[in-house]
Amino acid sequence: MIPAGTREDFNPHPLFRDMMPTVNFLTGNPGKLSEVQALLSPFGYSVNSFEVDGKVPDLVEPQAHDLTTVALAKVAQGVEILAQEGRLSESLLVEDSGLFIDSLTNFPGVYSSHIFQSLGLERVLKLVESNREAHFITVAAYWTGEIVEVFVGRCDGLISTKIQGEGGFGYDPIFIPLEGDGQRTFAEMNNEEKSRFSHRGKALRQLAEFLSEN
Ligand code: ITT
Repeated sequence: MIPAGTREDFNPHPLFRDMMPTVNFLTGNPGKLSEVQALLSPFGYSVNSFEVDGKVPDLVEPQAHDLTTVALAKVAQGVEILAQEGRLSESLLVEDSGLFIDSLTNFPGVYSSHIFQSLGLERVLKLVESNREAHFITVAAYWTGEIVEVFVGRCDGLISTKIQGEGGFGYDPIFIPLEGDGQRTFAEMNNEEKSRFSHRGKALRQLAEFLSEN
């Protein structure tokens, strides 16, 4: 057990990392993978990219209006793949996240990935009017080997007036979280600082608590 006060500084030796319990994370997004690895490592968990024959399996995202439906559909497909591979007793983590902009009636939400790729940040910025309030949500769905547990994290913030910073991924250069100094976008923070405030950090710390109790 790692004392809570030392978790932020905990950087396990590579040899110890090999002995840590593993969480399989099914995602095609390398930005999410590195954040989740950094988030769970201080709690003593190693995060492994879930792959079959050296490839992250493609999942079908259903047409749905909420992140929970999408996350549950993803985990169901992942569990089916585990079963086909004879690995049903292993764990599996998936997550679905989205950016919800108030003045755009919570758009892009579940369509965040599609809008990021098709419109891009500059065009999203042009759509945002005087009310710049927005929030991110992450819904993480975790297959324990027996049941699915769901964890939700939310981060409130503002859409910046211009692209700021080079770190992170997706909408990070235009999202300023209210926690912290309220000035910098996620893309101007390092991984550790972003995760302290982020939707993903909040959802994953609940998962870490669940893992420590079960
Ligand atoms: P999966 O394989 O895990 O599904 P994905 O990128 O398709 O990866 P989502 O469906 O959850 O993931 O897409 C949400 C999109 O929202 C994602 O592609 C990013 O553009 C954006 N996004 C999610 N989390 C973000 C974060 O922490 N910072 C910035 N943008 C984020």
